[in-house]
Amino acid sequence: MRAFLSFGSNVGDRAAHLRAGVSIVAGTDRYRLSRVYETEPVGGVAQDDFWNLVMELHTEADPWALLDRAHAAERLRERTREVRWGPRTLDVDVLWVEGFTSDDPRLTVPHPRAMERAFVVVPWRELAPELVSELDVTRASGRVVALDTLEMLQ
Ligand code: A4P
Ligand code: MG
Repeated sequence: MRAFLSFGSNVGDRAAHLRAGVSIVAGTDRYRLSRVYETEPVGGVAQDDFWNLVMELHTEADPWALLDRAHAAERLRERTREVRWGPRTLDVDVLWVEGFTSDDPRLTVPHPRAMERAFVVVPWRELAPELVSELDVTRASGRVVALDTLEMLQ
């Protein structure tokens, strides 16, 4: 099964948070990563720029297990939840899972806000142009600047 997840960080060593998160969420599953983008914060809270990337994962794990992995990664990076849409060491969202939809508030898939946000659709389109069109990119908002691959970043 194919799935896409989004990763974001805007506190502390953003590359380190992203690397740790990627490794926990992927486990032993095969994956691909978009480049890392520096992105302006969306959601109205004044805070530092984010680094964002999207992961394509090939997994037999069910979507709830993916959410558990996402939460485990956030816990490991000692993410605190003070403000909704506020600064965070690591945020991992499940964007899309092949053949799965859910409107449960604990796991809403496809992610309801994904397509509005350039920090999601721009890296996602790198991995899946058949799922995310150029028009989707045009419609999404927020400034995003491609940096480099996670591997290459300090
Ligand atoms: N939840 C439901 N569906 C999902 C899903 N598909 N993936 C539940 C992950 N979690 C999902 O999330 C709150 C609850 O959503 C969880 O209990 C989970 O079970 P959270 O991560 O604790 O809270 P949050 O992230 O502050 O809220 P939310 O609504 O997820 O925020 P968003 O929409 O993720 O926005 N700007 C830039 N440039 N880059 C960013 O990465 N991120 C945010 C967070 C805001 N602005 C940003 C960025
Ligand atoms: Mg979240």
